Amino acid sequence: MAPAVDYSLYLVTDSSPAILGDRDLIEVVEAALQGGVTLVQYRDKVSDTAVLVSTARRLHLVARKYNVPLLINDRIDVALAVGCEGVHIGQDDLDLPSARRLLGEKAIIGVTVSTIEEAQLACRDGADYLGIGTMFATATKTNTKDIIGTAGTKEILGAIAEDGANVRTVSIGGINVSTVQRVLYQSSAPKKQLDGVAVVSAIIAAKDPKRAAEEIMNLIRTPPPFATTLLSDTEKANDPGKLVSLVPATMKAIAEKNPLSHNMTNLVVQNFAANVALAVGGSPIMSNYGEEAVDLCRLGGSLVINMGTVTAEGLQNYVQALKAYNLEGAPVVFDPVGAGATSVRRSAVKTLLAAGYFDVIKGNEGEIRTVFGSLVQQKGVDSGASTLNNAEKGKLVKELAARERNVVVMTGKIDFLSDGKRTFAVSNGHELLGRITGSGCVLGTIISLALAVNRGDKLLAALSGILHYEIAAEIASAREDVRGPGTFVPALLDELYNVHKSTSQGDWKWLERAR
Ligand code: 3NM
Repeated sequence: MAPAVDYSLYLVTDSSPAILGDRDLIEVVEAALQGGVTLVQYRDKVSDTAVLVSTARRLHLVARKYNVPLLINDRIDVALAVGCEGVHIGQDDLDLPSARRLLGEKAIIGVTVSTIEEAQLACRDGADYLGIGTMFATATKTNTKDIIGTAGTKEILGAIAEDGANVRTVSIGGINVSTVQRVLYQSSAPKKQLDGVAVVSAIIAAKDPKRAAEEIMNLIRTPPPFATTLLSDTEKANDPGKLVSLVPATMKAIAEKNPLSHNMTNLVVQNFAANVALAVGGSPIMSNYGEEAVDLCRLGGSLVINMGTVTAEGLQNYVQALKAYNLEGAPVVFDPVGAGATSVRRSAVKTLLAAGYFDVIKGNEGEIRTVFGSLVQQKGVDSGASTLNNAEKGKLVKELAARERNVVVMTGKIDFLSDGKRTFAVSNGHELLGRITGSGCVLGTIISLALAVNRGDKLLAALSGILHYEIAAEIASAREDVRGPGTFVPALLDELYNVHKSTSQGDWKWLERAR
C-alpha cells in the first residue's frame, strides 16, 4: 500500500528551453513547493541517464524538505537509483505489473490514461493514481493521443466509479489559472471527482513559480463563481408551477437593476437585440471586440456569445471575452448559431467549449445536437426539420446540461430546458417567431439579463427569459394591427416592454398563459 498522498496540485517538470528557459530546475521546483505544490514528477525525456539521476537526487532532497513525494516519469531505473517515492508511466512505457514488481508495493505508481479501457486496465493492475488527459490542447506536449476535455474526463471518472475502483485521479493538459476551476467543476462525475490537477507550463514557465503555485492552489480551494448557488438544492423548485411563480421576482430584479447585456453577436441581429434588451429593462452593449470584455465583465452584467457570423478573428475575440467573464465570475450565454451548418462552425463550437464555461447554452435542435457531439447537417440557421421526438429532446438537454454542469435550452415548437436534474418543457410562443430573423438570438439576450440578476438558479433565469419572450410574442401576434411578420416585429417590442412594465408594477396576470 502506497502512503497517503495529496494530489491537489501536482507539478510535472519540463527542462526544455521553451518552458524552463535558462533557469535552474531545482530552484524553480523549490519555489513551486513554497507556493504549495503537493506532489512533484521529474519528467525529462532527453537528458542522459547520469544527468537524470543527479538531477533527481537534488530534486528528491528539495521535495523531502517540504514533505512532498517525488515521482520519476517513465524511468524505473532512475527511481530505484534515487530511492524516491515512485514513478509515472505512460501507455508506451514499461507495463504497470512489471513496474510494480520492480518497485514494490509501497511505491506510488501512476499511469497516463485517455480512454475508459485504459483507465479500467490501470485500475485492475493496481495503479495508485491515473493521470487523465489530455484535457486541453497544450504546446507542452503535442504528441498526445486525444484531447478529451471535461466531457471525456467525466466519462472516465464515471466508468471507474461504476467499477468501484479506489484509485486517485488528476487531470493534465492545458491547466492554468483560467482553466483549473472549470476543470475540477465540470469533470466531476456524480460519484467520482478529480483529486487534483497536474500542471507543467503554468508553473514551470511562470515568471514567479511560487506565486503561480499559490494562485492555482487558491483557485483549487475556492468553489468557482459559476457554481454559486443562492438557493440550496432542496429549496430550488422542482415542480414547474413553483418555478413559474418565481419568475416575476427575477423580472422585477431586472427592472430594478437594469443590468448590462454585453452581446457579441452577429451583424444581422445587433440592432434587434439592443432594442429587445432595452424593452425588457436591460442595458445593452454590442461589442464584438474581445479586448473590451476586460472592462465590461466587471459591470455586473452578463455576456452573450452568439456565433451567427463567426470568423477566425471573431472566434479569437469570443475566446478572449469568455475567459475574461469566467475569471471575473460573470455569467455567459452561448448561442451556437448554425453550429451544424459547416465544419468551421463545428470546430468553433469545440474551441469555445474548451475555452471556458457557459452558464447557459441555448440553441435549436440541430445546434444543441451539434454541441452534444452528434454529426448533424444543418442548412441555414433556422431550426429546420425535427428528427427527435419530445422524449429524446428532453433526454438530450438533460444529458448535455449534466455533462457541462450548466443549463441547456433547446428551442422549438416546444422548448426544452434542463439543469441536468430538473427538465421542463414550455409550449408558449407563436409561429410568427419563426418568420422573423433573430427571434432565437434575442432570446439569448433576454436570458442573459435574467442570469445577471439570478445566477443562483440558472434554470429559473432561463425559464424567466423564455416565458417573458414567448408570452409577449403570443400577445403581440393576437393584436389586430399585426398582419404578418413585418407588423409583428414592432408589436413584439411593444409587448415585451408592456410585460416588463406590468410585472415590475406587481401585475403578472400575463404569466397565467404559461404552459
Ligand atoms: N502529459 P501543460 S499533457 C506531460 O495528456 C503531459 O498525458 C499529457 O503541460 C497527457 O500543463 C502533458 O503545460 C503536458 O499544459 C501538460
